[in-house]
Amino acid sequence: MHPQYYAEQEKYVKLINRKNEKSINYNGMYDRYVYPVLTNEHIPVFWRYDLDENSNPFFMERLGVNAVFNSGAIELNGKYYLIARVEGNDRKSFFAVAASDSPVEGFCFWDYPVELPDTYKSETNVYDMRLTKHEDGYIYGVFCSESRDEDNSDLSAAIAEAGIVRTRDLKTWERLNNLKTLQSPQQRNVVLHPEFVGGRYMFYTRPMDGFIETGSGGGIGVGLCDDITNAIIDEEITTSKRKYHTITEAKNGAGAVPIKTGKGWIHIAHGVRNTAAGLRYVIYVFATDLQDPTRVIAEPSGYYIAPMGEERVGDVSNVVFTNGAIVTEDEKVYIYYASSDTRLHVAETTIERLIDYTFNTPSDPLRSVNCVIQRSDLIRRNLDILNK
Ligand code: M1P
Repeated sequence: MHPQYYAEQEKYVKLINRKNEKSINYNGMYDRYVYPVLTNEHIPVFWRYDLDENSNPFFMERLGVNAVFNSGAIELNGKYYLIARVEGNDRKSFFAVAASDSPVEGFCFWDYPVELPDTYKSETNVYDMRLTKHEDGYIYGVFCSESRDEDNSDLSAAIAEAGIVRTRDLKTWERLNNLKTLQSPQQRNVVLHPEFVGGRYMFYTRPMDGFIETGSGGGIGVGLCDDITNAIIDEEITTSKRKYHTITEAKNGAGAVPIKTGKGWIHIAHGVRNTAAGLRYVIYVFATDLQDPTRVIAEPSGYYIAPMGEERVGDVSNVVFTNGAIVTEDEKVYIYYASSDTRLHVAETTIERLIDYTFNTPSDPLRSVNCVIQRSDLIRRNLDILNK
């Protein structure tokens, strides 16, 4: 073996065994952890280097990994699993499962990435899988299935659809037909709701006119279908709407599978606004009604998580994005969020805090003048307390 193999392997082992710790940043809403839970350095050495000294005498990295980010998340039998978006140096993404006994550290990739059944021959790229433990007994993975737009001479023109797979063990994957939404030409950020609604499967959608722009898509949609093996949604109802001069002005999209609480379904989603420096992605929270999951019953003002420090810089800077969260038996909530399309972090909260945040944080008054009234009211009440 080339001597450099041992050096690289030692670095990898050290990284996997590194203890994570809560960050000192305080907001009362959640705790960030200091170290990312997955990065491209968490990719095993034998995924990247050819270890054969004859074919790789200089021990060169032959198949590099550019980034590890946007990950679905699930807890099974007390173990924590992340299904990450792994992006090779060649820009193609694929899925790989990393497992740990802890929700905040020690994630180790299984020996092989996920080999998805190749049933869509035009599919070029796959990413951002959401894992839903459905009450029908399967674990579903819903992801973006991207193909070239053959009718457009622009080489960056693409078509995004929602691919669907299901599994019971994260090892054997059955590919189902891609979701068809009759009202919307393209879809990204589609999430399967974990329960039947009126005996039907329910998806959160993100209608889009084109590959990048949502266009007439008014926000996060909800649609029902009867047959999950050939899912067709004929009507999408908008739940969390995009709004002018807010964090969702340009786009929004469902993130983690919604969390069921006594007060409603809590959604941890992303919102996008445009700036002179490009798009800015933040994570926000809203709740929908337990009986009518299309009805938004709470939407705290502004963002829940925004890029901070090193999170602000990466391949696509100024982005935080989530597509996975885990709720433990003792009601802790681990939110896996990626920064700048480069690495994956974790933030920890509890169901109790999440409910408090969702239902007791004031909503966005939508106009500066009303924001001042809202803030002055808070200041007045606080000064009364401080001056007592
Ligand atoms: O680059 C930021 C994010 O862009 C897309 O999200 P959206 O469809 O809302 O614009 C996704 O491709 C996501 O993977 C990426 O992190």
